[in-house]
Amino acid sequence: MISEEPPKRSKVEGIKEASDFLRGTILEGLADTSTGAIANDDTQLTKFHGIYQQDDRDLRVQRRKEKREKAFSFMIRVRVPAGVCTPQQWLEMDRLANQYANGTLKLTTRQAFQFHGVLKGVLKNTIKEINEALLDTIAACGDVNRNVMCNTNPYQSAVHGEVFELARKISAHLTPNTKAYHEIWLDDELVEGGQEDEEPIYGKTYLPRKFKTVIAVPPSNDVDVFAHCLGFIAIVDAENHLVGYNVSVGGGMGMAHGKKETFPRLADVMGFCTPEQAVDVAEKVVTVQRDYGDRSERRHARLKYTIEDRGIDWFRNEVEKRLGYSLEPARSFKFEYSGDRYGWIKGTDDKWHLTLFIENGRVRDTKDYLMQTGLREIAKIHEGDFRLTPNQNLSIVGISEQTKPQIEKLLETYGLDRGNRQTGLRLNAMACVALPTCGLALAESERYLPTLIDRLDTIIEESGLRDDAILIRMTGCPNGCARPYLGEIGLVGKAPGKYNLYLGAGFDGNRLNKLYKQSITEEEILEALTPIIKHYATERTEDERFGDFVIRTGYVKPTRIGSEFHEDVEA
Ligand code: SRM
Ligand code: SF4
Repeated sequence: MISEEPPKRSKVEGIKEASDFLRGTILEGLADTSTGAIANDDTQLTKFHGIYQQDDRDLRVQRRKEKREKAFSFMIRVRVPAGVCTPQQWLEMDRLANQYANGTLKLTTRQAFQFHGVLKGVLKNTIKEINEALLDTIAACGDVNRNVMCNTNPYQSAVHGEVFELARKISAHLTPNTKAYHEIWLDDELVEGGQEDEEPIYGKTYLPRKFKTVIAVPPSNDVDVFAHCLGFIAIVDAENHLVGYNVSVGGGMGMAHGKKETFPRLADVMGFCTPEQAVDVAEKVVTVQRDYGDRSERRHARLKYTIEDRGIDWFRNEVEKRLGYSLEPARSFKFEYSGDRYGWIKGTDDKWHLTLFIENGRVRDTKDYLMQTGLREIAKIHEGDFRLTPNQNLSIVGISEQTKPQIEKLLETYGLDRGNRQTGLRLNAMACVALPTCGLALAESERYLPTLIDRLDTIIEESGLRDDAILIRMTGCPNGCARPYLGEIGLVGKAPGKYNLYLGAGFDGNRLNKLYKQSITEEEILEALTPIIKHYATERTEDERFGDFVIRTGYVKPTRIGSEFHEDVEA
């Protein structure tokens, strides 16, 4: 329902408006050494600068007992358009993780780097040094267009070159204009009162909510194109030339437990545009959402709800009015899989590309696995690029025939190719960060999924499914950071040690899953999944995917559109 009365704006809208183009009192907060935190309102603004204030949740109780403030630190998200960075940039991120953060690098589900545990006193240096490495953090978070994702596609080099260029252009075009970032973090001259600032695309209050753009290249749907606000699906002709893009709008994962008016939604394909039109289309989609998105209720402020409420035809018309031309009808395309493809592959440019499994995207050294050191050694000799995949893994791209043996030696020395020895279930698993850093986590995720998979793997191996790819995704809360509603098996934190179990998403990212069991423990998860996995092993039809099987055999009903996500589910 669209009300005629303009409703009261949410508090965050006021904070943005009064912030003088995202300055707030961040500088003063950084200078205050009496606390490890910054002012409350500023924590909303630093998100636009790629920075989240967090506290170590493992230490909360002890800190409270000791009457000390929470163990505050900051998470920094580094924007990496299309996930592409140089080996030198990898080495710099690795160094900064060790020098200023908790010694680990997190490769995110949106092809970015995250540092955790950065203390206020070194925050500015860290941001400065990220920028010196020619990466940045502006608009990695906040109510703006975020890191633009793109299929990593290491083999079709020419097409990838073009889609990568588009990712870069959209990213640059939709980056906020404010000088606040440069003033605060890079010591650029202060622009008094922000008078010289202008935000021609966003305006003073930016977007009503976060905005996400991706580019997919069929048959791969590694970016999960339908999970995002705006998607471009590359259409390639028989000669392998890019002819343009289908445009999808209105996808999103986040919801809240017990609030049926919130739901994950798959994007609608609204037409086709040429490569030359794509940046303009992106801008116009953003401005329609800027003008019509809900600024009163943040839970209802994403583009997916604007489109759900007003309809895709209304939305397309509004975009076309601003473009001054009509989009062409969508072209046909077919996705075959989401997730990543591992191992070596030779590209159309005769270079070698290697995709490595990085469990939950966490790059670190442990006693028996020197992953971080191994990747550092590769970065020292690699001449191509590194690509962060949309599924928290890493591709090392553009390896010449001459360097390949050296890289292979390093893989062996450090055991980096161990991914190839994992089950298809583990290789297709994703978990969000959750505890101890995420302030919204209701349950463990990244720290827990590997052990749950150890137990599930036993059943998988016994059932003869070792090499079968099954998408399993876990999050510590319903916000959906590991896109769990697109998992053939989805586990979403409800409370410590308890998860909702969802089943039945499409392997190609075209169908949502459905709630199967609520608030269950590890034993109950195993009890629920064991017979289904065994049933699948014995009664699946040829090439039938797990997600399709659980629907055909009646465990859950198919969910094609978001508004049906909560249907047939007991309250
Ligand atoms: Fe996310 C909030 C981590 C991808 C939906 N997400 C958060 C915060 C910042 C928690 C917070 O607001 O205090 C988490 C920080 C945890 C930490 O300690 O690092 C967080 N999100 C992540 C990452 C790091 C998960 C990961 O393990 O890789 C991903 C970083 C992506 C990036 O590089 O930009 C991440 N988040 C996603 C995705 C997946 C995607 O975009 O493909 C989603 C679902 C898609 C979508 O947006 O609908 C997602 N995150 C959310 C939401 C729910 C938004 C909503 O519409 O309701 C929140 C909460 C919010 O915004 O209020 C959130
Ligand atoms: Fe945190 Fe929830 Fe996102 Fe996991 S899904 S990182 S618990 S906000």
